[in-house]
Amino acid sequence: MFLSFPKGKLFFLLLFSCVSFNFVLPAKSAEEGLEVYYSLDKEKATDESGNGRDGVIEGKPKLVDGVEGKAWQFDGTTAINMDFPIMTAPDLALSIRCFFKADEVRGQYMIYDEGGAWTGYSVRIMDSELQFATVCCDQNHPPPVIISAPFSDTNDWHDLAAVYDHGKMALYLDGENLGEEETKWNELGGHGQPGAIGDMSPGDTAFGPAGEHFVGALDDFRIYSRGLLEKELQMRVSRKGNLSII
Ligand SMILES: [Ca+2]
Repeated sequence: MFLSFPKGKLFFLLLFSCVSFNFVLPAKSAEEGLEVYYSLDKEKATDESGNGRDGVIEGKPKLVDGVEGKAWQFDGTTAINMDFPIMTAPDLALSIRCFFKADEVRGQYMIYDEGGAWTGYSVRIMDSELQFATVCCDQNHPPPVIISAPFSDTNDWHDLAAVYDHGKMALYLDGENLGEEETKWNELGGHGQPGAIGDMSPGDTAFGPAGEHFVGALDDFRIYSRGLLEKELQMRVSRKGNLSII
């Protein structure tokens, strides 16, 4: 009976099924406030956000299959150095979002770092914990505020987001809120240190001490000058910036 189903109607039935189960929203919310976007589809750190913030490659990335097209394998000597700070003074909101698959979790592995121990924003894996820290704003700064959650998976891709928004921090993994904190500072300060993906930027980090290169794969790295919303983090963002239900 199925084989005798009219081909035209079958096409529309399949089309309707795809639309129903992979509903795609307009790109606007995912692109809003997008400062930097590295798709990592090629061995180039070309900024595809339209802002011209190309990165400088350290080491030699290896292309592997990613979540959206290709991704980069970071072997412990690979990083993207950005010769520009994203944080400005004052910076009321800053978020990163990327896919990652860790190969090493026992040790200290930087995923994103900007600034240093006086004013900074940093995301890392530290001894089987996923951690997000900010600190502000000068040599008299209070201790950094750190969100830390257990993480030890070395098998699967994960959707990571770290959000700073007007004195509130949140860390998300696969759309799940792993923790929230409030900071004594209501903004991130400016600094003279550039940002880095897969390694620490020069000097120190928001956590204080230096960190090691990330070991694993990263894909579709985005940096935003706004606080990402929990509802959008529960959706997947595609290479073209579309949000779709997971
Ligand atoms: Ca990609």
